[in-house]
Amino acid sequence: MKMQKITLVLLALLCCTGLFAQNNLISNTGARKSLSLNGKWQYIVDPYETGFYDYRYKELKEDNPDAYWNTDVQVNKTEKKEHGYIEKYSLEVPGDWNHQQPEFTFYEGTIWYKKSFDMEKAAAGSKYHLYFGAVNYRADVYLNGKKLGMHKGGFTPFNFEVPVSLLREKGNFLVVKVDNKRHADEVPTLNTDWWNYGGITREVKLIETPGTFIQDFVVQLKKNSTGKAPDKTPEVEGWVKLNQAPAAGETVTVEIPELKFKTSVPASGQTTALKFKLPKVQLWSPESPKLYTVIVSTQSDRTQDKIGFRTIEAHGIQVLLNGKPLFLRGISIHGEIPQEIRRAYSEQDAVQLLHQSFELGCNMVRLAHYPHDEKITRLADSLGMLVWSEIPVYWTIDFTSEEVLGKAKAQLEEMIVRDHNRASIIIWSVGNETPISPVRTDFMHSLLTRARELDNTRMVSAALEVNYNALNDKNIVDDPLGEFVDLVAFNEYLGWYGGLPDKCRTTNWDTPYHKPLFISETGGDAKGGFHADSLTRFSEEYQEWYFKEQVAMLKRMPAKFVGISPWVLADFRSPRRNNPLYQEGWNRKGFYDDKGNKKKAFYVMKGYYDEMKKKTLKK
Ligand code: GCB
Repeated sequence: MKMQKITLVLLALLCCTGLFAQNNLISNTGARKSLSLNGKWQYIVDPYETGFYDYRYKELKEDNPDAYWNTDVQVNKTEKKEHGYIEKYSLEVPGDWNHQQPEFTFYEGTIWYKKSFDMEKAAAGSKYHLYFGAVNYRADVYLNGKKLGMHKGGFTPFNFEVPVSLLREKGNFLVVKVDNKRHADEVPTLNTDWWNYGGITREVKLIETPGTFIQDFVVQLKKNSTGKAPDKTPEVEGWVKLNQAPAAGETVTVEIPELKFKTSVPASGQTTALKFKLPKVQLWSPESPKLYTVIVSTQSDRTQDKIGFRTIEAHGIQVLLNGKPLFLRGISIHGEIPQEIRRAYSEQDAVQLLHQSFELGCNMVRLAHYPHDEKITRLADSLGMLVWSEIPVYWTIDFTSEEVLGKAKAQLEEMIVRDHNRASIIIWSVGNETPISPVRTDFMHSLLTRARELDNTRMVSAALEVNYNALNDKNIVDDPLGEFVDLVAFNEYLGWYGGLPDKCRTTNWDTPYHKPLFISETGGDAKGGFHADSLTRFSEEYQEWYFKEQVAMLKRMPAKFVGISPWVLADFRSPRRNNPLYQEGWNRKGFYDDKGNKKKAFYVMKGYYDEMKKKTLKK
């Protein structure tokens, strides 16, 4: 009886997680032959989802002419048609819709996107995949009247295979129903502190691959395989995953031409394990972000990527990068370009955000609170910026629901699959400020376990809250989740949400866990250009004072303190921030204001980082 119950629970779990996870996600898509579908897409705004449900609120059948995936514009004047796509109503892809039309600023609902495209004749034996960098939040995708699939999750990639028989050389009719309504049982949930930008926010392309192709691979150094001991020759432990079981006799080859390295192993099923030493490799680090071209091939396919080799681990109370202690001079970032009030998506956007972070003296960015565009993690690789990458398990998502856990896991997997060859990424974070309860701890623990299963070469963490009442003279990070993370990270707003900044003078911090301790957020609002005395909230002087007190406190942190990522690089849009004089819909905790100007607090933090940098160089 007991056994039966366990099997049932296991089955239910498998179903729940399996339901949402995509087993077919293709990584390293930049190296693939593809047809870009970026650019102008025509749209229909459909707040009542008229193109999806009939007047009895039943889903329309695939071939129903009223469905918005079926027909283009009215072709003759006698036709009774109450929808259509025309040039006048166009949106740029990639890009959120909110900043593209004034009437979309606050829009939360459905917009139908349509793109017509021509292509070369589909090649015999090839496979075709429609790939989306991200669509917020739900995407229903149709090509030439047929549904290809549905995806939920606003910040991670997905792809659907397109049957060759569906493709035409001329006039393919691609429609995506995008819905960014918030729901209690989604990830994130109803309540966040950021703007719910909707739309096809990242690139779209039609990828061509061989029939049997390299869907994904990992070529990364094994944990703890660098360092001073003579036996620690950098060693790669990875794998190559094909989309299907290979034909007999297939081999998998990895080549790193610059190192004159080449190895071939017989393919063993769909996923082939790799293990080899790289004695001459120059390790990747922020100071020297060396990347190597790595070519992965089989008899039928070949792909390549630029990969850096480094190790990262929490060891006792330290974080070791390539075996050496590391101090993280971080900054939290939203994926937003404030001066244009929009989501970040381009190379240029990534340059802006990382350039501003380097100016602050950072060696690390916390990409909050969701996976950012792949452009920024790739740029971080080539510029030498360390990255914390996170899924939007934020505040009060429904921790009691297996289904919600499945959705969070799907996003975690998509984040990791996309970026598991990025040397810059050192931390996978499974969430932010989740309220402590046994059910929440099980939920978060399950995410941490999954992250480790998928990738044991990086640290796992989550931004936790603080127990302010544990001891008289100390604030303690004793969240039970601390037991399961590698890095104990916490958010604190001493002097903004509680008391005045001088409270820092008498405050100490610690954690009972023998682990590195990291401050994942601290900050206060200041409106750029508003000057007053330092006791005036929202003035640059208040924020400056806040960080002066914080920095003085940081200098008294226990030995396990390994770094900080203050909140936040730049002002960002948030519907929660409604002070009519100073906020007007903006969270003003940026070191940069919404025009890109530095506030006074910037120089305080920069001063501290410059000092810390000098200290580490001396060591
Ligand atoms: C936090 C959240 C962050 C908010 C920030 C704030 O603790 O993690 O998303 O934006 O505080 O400004 O209050």
